Amino acid sequence: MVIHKAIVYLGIGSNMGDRQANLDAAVDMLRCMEGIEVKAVSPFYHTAPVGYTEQPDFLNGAVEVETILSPHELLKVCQRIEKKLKRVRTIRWGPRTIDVDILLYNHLVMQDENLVIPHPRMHEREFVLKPLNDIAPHVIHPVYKISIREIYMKTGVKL
Ligand code: GSY
Repeated sequence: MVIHKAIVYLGIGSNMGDRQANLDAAVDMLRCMEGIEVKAVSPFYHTAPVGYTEQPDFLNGAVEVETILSPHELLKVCQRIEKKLKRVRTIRWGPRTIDVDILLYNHLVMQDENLVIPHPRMHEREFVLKPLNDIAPHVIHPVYKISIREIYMKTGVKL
């Protein structure tokens, strides 16, 4: 049987509790997951909240993993990590202990009711692009067909 491995980029963020510890815990949990190998972790950046702005600043980062999991299997893993670390119930768009989002999965472009890849807003989010640019500057966005570095350079004010 041929096992196909995918290179995947995840965005992680936290703005509740010990944000550094939350991101570290999420990365540790990824390292412990069967079928996932963590290849690179970006620096973490303090970022002003985007969208609902009446909430604490975030700490954001990006993680490169190699995986044999399908996109939906990986989504379940991300949700399991979020569930385990999200100890406090919060309002929608409000503060959260941890977010783990699939940004890119190889060159896959897909959309269904549960999952959209590439992440539909990643190209306009400074807090995603800056850490992603640290670990994946030459990766090509499969929809826009330009590199992460080029997308990052095009986005407005730098952090
Ligand atoms: O999944 C995105 C959660 N989120 C963030 C975030 O992670 N960082 C910043 N800076 N703003 C955000 N707004 C939302 S929603």
